[in-house]
Amino acid sequence: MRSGDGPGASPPQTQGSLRLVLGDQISDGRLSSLRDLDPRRDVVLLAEVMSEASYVRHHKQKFALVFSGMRQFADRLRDQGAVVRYVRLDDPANTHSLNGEVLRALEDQPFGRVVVTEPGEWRLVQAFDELAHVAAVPVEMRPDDRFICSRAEFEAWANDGRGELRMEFFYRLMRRKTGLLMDGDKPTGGRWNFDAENRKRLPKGKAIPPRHMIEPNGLTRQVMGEMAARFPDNFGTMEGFNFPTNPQEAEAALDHFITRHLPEFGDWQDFMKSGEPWMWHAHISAGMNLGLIDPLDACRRAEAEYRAGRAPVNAVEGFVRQILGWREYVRGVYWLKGPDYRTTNALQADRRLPWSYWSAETRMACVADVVAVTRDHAYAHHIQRLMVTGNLAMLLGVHPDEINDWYMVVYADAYEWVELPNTHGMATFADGGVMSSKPYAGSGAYINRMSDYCGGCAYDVKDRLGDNACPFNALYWDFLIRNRARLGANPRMSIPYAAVDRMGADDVEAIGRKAESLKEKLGATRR
Ligand code: FAD
Ligand code: DLZ
Ligand code: SF4
Repeated sequence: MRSGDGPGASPPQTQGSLRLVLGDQISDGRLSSLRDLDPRRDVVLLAEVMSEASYVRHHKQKFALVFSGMRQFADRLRDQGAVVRYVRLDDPANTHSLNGEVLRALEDQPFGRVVVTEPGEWRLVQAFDELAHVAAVPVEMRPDDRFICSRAEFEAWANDGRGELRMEFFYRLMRRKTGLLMDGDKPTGGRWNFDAENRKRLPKGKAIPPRHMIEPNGLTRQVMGEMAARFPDNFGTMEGFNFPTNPQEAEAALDHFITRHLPEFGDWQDFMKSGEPWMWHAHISAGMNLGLIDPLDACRRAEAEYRAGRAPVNAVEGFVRQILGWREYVRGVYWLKGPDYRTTNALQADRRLPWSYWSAETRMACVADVVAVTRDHAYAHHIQRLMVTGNLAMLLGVHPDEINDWYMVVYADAYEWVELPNTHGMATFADGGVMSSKPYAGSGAYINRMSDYCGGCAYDVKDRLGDNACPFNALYWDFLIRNRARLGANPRMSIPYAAVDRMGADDVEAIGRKAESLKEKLGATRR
């Protein structure tokens, strides 16, 4: 199998090529596997298969999103004159694996080679390696150049003699490379990062601009019906579907965000409000991960708002950093660390995921809201994922496999290249510090400061040990005490460990007992 040499390097073909396009590769005019498509001889293959539909038990809305997106992409290709072989999930001849569908197409018609853009998950890289051994023709895997930083470029940066990988330095490199928010060789506004200004508490009564709701088009509605019937027991509801499935819908969603939400994106970026799924967030990750929104274009459009005086620098820099910085960085880490990245368990977490992560039935108001939003929209914003469900799983000691599986299941934007570094690295520190220099652990005080949840909660956020004490409190201190050998020497943890040092032995013991009983009560039992 060849990888890394672009379309230009291919030898002249006497026979046509079979071009396999995956469900998250529905990018018009930007996909490396279709760049030199010869519509007279080549065939584009898209296949709805159970292997992809069941390797995790996806949220219902993810099926609707991916299959509606794939079917509309196939229609657009046909409109442009391409020959498309589209295999539907209910096709009786379906072999239900991507490799099976490639082999079936090769049996039906002779091709000179198979061409595919590299997938977003190691498991499919491995599957396509196997395909290359059994297919009678070469399988050419091309780089996915829909990202701003190539895998080779990230690797070169990561291996450039630096000890630790940190997003901030990578981000500066990307700013210089793209010229985004640069004035000459200086960062616009005099700083690289305006994060310190982006942690405000939302004032009471502050109105959130209405969210652009995408009315599902006819095909999406049809797929929603089919998928609700086919996967009735999968997590989530179908009704709250609000994702773009084609370039026009994606453009309208991005445009709405840029004009209505971007100017205040920075200010309340870290705030959580009960019953408000989107706040000022863009809600574009699902569309972007499918390939319907170009990341560099989204960043340039945001920058243009700043240059035109319509959005302040803290908002625009905050948004650009999420895409140019975090999104590219997590992808780089995923490929750099290889397929074994997911197997580390640095904090030896060994508990089950509480049932409330599926049911939303809990007296913890923050968890109940985040899980309900997730169930209804296959979405939650970053701080909800990081500081509520991620933080709680880490404090409870939920095993990495269980929490990674949950994040893969519940979000419509979940693909392993982006889900794993965020969950395994950023949220739960299971990678031992590859992604972040310290765990994002927080007690109830953090959630109280950055949300309106605690006022309406059955638990008392100020209490640590009482019957009604907020569970995050004892769990937070217990987490620090339990993991002292691993985290105690980390200079970024010196303030919380100084507080641990001021505790008496009785306090430490009481926290341990309280945390243990909470773990059992919340359902985080040992595996
Ligand atoms: P905004 O807050 O408006 O940000 C704009 C864009 O920046 C996003 O659309 C996204 O493309 C990008 N972005 C922001 N933060 C990140 C990040 N940490 N990593 C990658 N891209 C980022 N994002 C996914 O796309 N898929 C996932 O499976 C996923 N799993 C996550 C799991 C955990 C535990 C955590 C903490 C975060 C995860 N994220 C994931 C990152 C982030 O939460 C989502 O990208 C974001 O919430 C999407 O909503 P939005 O479009 O409104 O983003
Ligand atoms: C998510 C998804 C689903 C549910 N089904 C399919 C499918 O049937 N066929 C397909 O080509 N892709 C699907 N996808 C998207 C893939 O899982 C995605 O391409 C890989 O995870 C690589 O990122
Ligand atoms: Fe969540 Fe604790 Fe606040 Fe309740 S009191 S909402 S459990 S942080």
